[in-house]
Amino acid sequence: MALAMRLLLMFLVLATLAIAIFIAVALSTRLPAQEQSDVQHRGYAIRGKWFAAITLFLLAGFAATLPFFPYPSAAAVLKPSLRVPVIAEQYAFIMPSHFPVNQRIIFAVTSRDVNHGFGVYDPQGHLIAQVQAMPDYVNYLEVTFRQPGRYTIRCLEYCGIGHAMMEKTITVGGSR
Ligand SMILES: [Cu+2]
Repeated sequence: MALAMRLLLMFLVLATLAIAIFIAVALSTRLPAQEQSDVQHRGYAIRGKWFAAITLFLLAGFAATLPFFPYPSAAAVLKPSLRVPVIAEQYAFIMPSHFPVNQRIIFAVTSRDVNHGFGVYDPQGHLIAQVQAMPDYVNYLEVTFRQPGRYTIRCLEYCGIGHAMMEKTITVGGSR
C-alpha cells in the first residue's frame, strides 16, 4: 500500500477512535443531576488519579522515545570541536588531509590570492557544506563528518585557468 494511503487510513482510524471516545464520554455524563457537595470529594479523587495516570503515561512515552530523537549522539556533542585552518590558492587547498569521524570541525577558510570556493563533497558525491575562500578574510564553516570514507574538496568559484582541477581528497575515520 502506498505511504499516502497508509497515512490516510491511520488518520481515519485515529479520528474515528477519537470521535467514539468523545461520544462515549458525552453519553456517560447523562446521569441525573446530583448535589455538588455530595460528589465533590469523589470527583477530586478521580481527577487526582487521572492526573497521576496521564503524567506517568507521558513520562513513560517520553523516556521510551528519547533514544529516537534526531539529535546527534551526545558523545559527538561533548567532544571539543577541532579548528582547522584552510588556505586556498591557485590551484590547491593547503590543509590537513585526514579527519576524525563524529567530531565537530570548524574550518577557518581564507585565500592567498583570489576568491575561491570551498565545497565539501561526501563519498557519494553530494555537496554537504560550502563557504567562500576570500583573501584577507576568514570564513568559518562547521562540519561534522558522520560517515568514514573519502571526501572531496572542490573549488566552487571560477578562479583562473586551473579552476576545474582545483580539488583535494581527504579521508575521514580509519587509520592515517
Ligand atoms: Cu576555482
